[in-house]
Amino acid sequence: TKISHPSLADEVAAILGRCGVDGTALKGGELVVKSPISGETLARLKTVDAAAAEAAIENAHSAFLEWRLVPAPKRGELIRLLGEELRSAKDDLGRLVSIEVGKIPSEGLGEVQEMIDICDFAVGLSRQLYGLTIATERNEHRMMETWHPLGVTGIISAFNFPVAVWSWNAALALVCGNSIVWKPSEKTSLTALAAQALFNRAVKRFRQKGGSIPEGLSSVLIGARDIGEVLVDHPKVPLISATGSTAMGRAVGPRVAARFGRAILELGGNNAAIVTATADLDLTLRGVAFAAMGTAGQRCTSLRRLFVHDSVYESFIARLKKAYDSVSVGNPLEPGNLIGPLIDKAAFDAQQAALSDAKAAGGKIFGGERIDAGFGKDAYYVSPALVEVAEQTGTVEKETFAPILYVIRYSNFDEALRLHNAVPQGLSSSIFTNDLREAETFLSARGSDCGIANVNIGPSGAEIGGAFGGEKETGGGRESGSDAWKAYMRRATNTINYGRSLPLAQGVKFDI
Ligand code: UN1
Repeated sequence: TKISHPSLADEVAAILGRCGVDGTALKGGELVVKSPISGETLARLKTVDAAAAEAAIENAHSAFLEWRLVPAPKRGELIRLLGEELRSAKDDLGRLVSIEVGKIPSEGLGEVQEMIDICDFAVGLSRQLYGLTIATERNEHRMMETWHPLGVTGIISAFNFPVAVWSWNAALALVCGNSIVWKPSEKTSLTALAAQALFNRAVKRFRQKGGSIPEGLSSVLIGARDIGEVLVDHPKVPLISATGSTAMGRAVGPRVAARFGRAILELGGNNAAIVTATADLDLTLRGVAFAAMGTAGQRCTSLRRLFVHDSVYESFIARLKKAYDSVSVGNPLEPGNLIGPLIDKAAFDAQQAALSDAKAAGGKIFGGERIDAGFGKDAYYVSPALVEVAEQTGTVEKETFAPILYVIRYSNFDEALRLHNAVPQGLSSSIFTNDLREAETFLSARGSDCGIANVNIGPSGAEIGGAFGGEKETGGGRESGSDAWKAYMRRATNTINYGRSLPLAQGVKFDI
């Protein structure tokens, strides 16, 4: 029986109103935004056409020409204000993430916390865009490097972290002196409108305090793939930061490269963990459960492959099955549920296809059925699946954005490590062990080949302070913390002669 929840659309309209989004933008358009919780329509948004997208990029370029002249710590002040707006709106925006993506409340709020955290990071960074002073081989010379703003940063983001990924890019790009144009996933346009409205509030307060901010510094383009393509191909967008599937990155990367633009690609993951003989199994159970089932397996860092040592295999898998059995799947807004819905029917179809492929290949499947959470046919809830497989082939080598964990037994550590790295993706990874040699080997040059490698925590739920991204088909880009900011700036090497002669480098003589 279908339970109707007319309140979700009303609640969304109220939240958006409080965030400062113009209510007329939510009706009468062609882009239908649904909540995966119930399948109900939340809004019908107007989309932009290619000409409007181009105009936004031109505006952003003009804005960049001014913004780059604002001292970086002053640019940081805008991001400090954005952080304040996000703090005030945390409950509303977190709830909106939950409704639009289907995350449980702590994960919706956690996403907004990531946004706040990156703002704090970027404010500090705005005073630390350091270049080096480099020893020169010439007398009375000085060599140094300076970091300059780059230009318009195009941000393409996915549905699963609809606003956090924008904020990682936006906060860094803006303190670096760039302007931004954002093409969010069409599945999550409402959170994008809310984030942009909160940003506009920060701009307003910055101006009230006497600061000057050019129009068009940040804009959001509501639309489909064709609008993303305008961004990808535009010569006035020197940097595209794209988060999504490997298929998307394969389309975007070469097009940006063809015009000598830069791309930060954060693409698919097929993240694994190795559970060794000495692992603390209580801790491992919690780590594996959150990483594999949390967010309904829809994080790019979700745990998808588990290598378990022979000696603990039977006992650990029995405990894991219990955990899988006991976890409650359902309306993520209701307390007690830990797993919400898949984003849409296509995600459900992919989940079913992966399971039937695994079964055909001899996999032993536990869970994975569709669950009726009381919302009828347009909501796609599934129980998380554990699939015991003998070999890592076929669907095990692919990223399926659903809670499916493939489990493989191992007896030899080096063989587990080889299998760990023998997939095309390279985002995140973990080892659960109390053996120092295994832990350090996993982190060493011959260990995990991923951008993120953890010990005794799962592969998902990274903090913003580290650089985030991965290798191979994950695309090689790094976002967020550490020195990821360097990708958002251009580096100039400067050599200054403060003497009266002109010694040439490498001892070259050229006396005229
Ligand atoms: C993503 O799934 O695209 O590490 C990003 C994590 C989060 C971000 C995931 N901090 O799981």
